Amino acid sequence: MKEKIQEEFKKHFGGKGTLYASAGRINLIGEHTDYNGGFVFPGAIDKVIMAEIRPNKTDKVRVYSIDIDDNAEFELNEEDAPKQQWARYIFGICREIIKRGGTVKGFDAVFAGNVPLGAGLSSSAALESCFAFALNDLFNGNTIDKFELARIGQSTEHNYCGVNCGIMDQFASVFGKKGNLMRLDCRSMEFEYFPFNPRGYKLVLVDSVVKHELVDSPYNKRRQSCERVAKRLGVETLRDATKEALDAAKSDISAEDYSRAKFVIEEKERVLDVCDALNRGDYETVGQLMYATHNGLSKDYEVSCEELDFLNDIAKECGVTGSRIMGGGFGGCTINLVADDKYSHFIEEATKRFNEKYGHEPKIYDVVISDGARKITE
Ligand code: GAF
Repeated sequence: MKEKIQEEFKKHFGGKGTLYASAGRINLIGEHTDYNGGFVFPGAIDKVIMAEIRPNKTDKVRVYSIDIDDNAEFELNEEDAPKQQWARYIFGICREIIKRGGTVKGFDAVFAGNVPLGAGLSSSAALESCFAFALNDLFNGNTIDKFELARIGQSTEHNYCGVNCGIMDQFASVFGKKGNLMRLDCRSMEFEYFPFNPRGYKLVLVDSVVKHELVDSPYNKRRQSCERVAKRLGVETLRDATKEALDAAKSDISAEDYSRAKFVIEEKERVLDVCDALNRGDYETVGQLMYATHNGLSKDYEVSCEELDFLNDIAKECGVTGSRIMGGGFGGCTINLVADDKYSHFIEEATKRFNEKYGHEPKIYDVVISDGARKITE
């Protein structure tokens, strides 16, 4: 990928820039908890967006996307937003840095990636974090701290891409560390690195290839449900709500909002239970909690789809330790914790049976927990 980017940069702009990369993410457990002030447990993966960038001494940004084979050119004022969705991520990062008093001047860039699009692995957060990290380095002497870089990515989603997301994806992409998951408390923003090397097990993603698209999706509606219930219960976010308080208010809440809030309240506890189980090396309990999350995401939060439920059923039948929808939902991947001796059988079965039913094979990605945003060359 690096060579291809360098070749295209030379072709489009001549000479060389600096290379940066940032990563997609997985999340072991803690779904739809980030915007509710709860806990998440993500890690960055070895699939990245990489960009070569060079200031061009003008007010113009010129970008070429290798994967989409498309160019965008824009200036840096609010009214200069490009039409292409992919370029709005980059424009948003520039604008959010400027709005915070940082500096962005014109630059040329070429980028590409191997984070599968629409698979729930946060290709958009990888793109945002790559450019936020790079523009901090190139124009701001790295004075913007890493949390702010993550927030700049999140605000880009809110203000330029129409997704009212939480902080998990951008946080994971910026802070990711090889071999470590991170437990983040999304209320206090305290976090802890958690070395993750489950001996005797593998983490594998099975991608349904049902495109998950959060832009204009029911994702924002889920968030609104949670905010309505929090308001009704008199708490800032559902992090501070209890099941008892929710039940006491049940008659004042729609059945749908009740189910959404119930899932979130249960899910925030599951993250802590998974951490305890990991500390004991108790992967069976981790796996059961993953199945419980799937069930809640499917039945209460209603962000699953037929294909993901089917993959979850196959996992159960193959004796996979834990399996669940990962990320926002509405398509994308399941994440599976599989004992080494069950791995081949599970992959064969999932591939064969999914193909028989849906006419195409799912994609399989072994998870390698890797570093997040970084500079690659001078
Ligand atoms: C998406 C969002 F971008 C995250 O903020 C998070 O809410 C996730 O869905 C669900 O856990 O990836």
